[in-house]
Amino acid sequence: MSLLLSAPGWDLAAWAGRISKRAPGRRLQVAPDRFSGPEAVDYVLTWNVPHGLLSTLPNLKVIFWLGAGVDHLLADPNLPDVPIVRVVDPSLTRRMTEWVSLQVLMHHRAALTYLDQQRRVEWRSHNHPMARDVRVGVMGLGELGRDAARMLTMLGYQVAGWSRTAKTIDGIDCFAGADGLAAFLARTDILVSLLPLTPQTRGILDYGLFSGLARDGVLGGPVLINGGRGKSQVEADILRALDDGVLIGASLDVFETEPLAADSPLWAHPRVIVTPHVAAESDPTDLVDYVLTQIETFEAGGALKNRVDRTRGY
Ligand code: NDP
Ligand code: OXD
Repeated sequence: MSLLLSAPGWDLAAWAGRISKRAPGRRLQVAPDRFSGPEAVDYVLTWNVPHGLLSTLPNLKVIFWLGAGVDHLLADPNLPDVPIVRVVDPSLTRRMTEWVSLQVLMHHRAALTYLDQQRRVEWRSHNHPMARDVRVGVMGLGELGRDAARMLTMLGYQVAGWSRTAKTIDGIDCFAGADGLAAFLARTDILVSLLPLTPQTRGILDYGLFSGLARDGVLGGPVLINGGRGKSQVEADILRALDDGVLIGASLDVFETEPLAADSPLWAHPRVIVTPHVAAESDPTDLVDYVLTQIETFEAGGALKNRVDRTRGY
């Protein structure tokens, strides 16, 4: 049973090395350089595979997506009708939780202000509310959102979450659906988005939504943190909201177009933290083991875990 690895832009040496070590008996092809037998491919391991390539694999059995968000894959008009398995892995989840916690603390503890003062050699202190007085709202209570929300609770924040379907999570105020959104926003000082990109979440982070965030919080205004998908945010609206005080800060790991254009005003904005889609990177060792274990289970007649629901879009 043979594998194809395709992830344009990634250095695939570590991935190929781990596959060969963990499953020496399997034929491994790596696109585009070491790919010559499409009919031999049973399983593809991929991130951002070029649209159209998967439909050239007549014997494909399962697509293993080497990330959590499958929006690029589902946009392939010729996507074969085989199971899609996405990544759910503690290493990825914890990395996202680290990034979210860091960004929340950066804004809560005025890190941008102190970095600016440091550059200007200015010794001046500001008041800092306790975490217990800061309300964080996490959009998306899936694998990543739940873990981040729990960590923020441990740091002492008042945490709420918003999801498509209703949830009950200890210590977290849960809101759901379109009906729950306004109340969720109205109690939120720091908004964290960990939503997948679907037709319903495309462009959801816009000026109207920012205007619904709490205006009576201890930070002096609301903050946006987006680690989900860039096409969920309207960057022109973020800039407008920062300029007129509807937002007082933002941390963005994802962008409408990636890489973020060199002339985007987000790069130099004094209230914005930009990271280049690195919040939670996939780890070759952990993820190769995750995929190969699933293949072994599948070949033994067992069920695949973490399958994508194409109708739902995530
Ligand atoms: P999950 O599928 O586990 O969770 C998605 C969550 O979003 C669920 O709680 C779901 O609700 C909720 N949701 C989906 N659609 C809606 C909607 N229309 N309204 C309200 N809530 C909605 O995904 P993960 O937590 O694993 O990952 C989330 C996203 O994070 C990924 O899709 C990806 O885009 C992004 N990501 C970014 C990375 C980075 O490095 N920046 C790394 C990894 C992921 P419900 O529970 O009701 O189904
Ligand atoms: C993912 C990502 O979806 O890295 O895993 O963005």
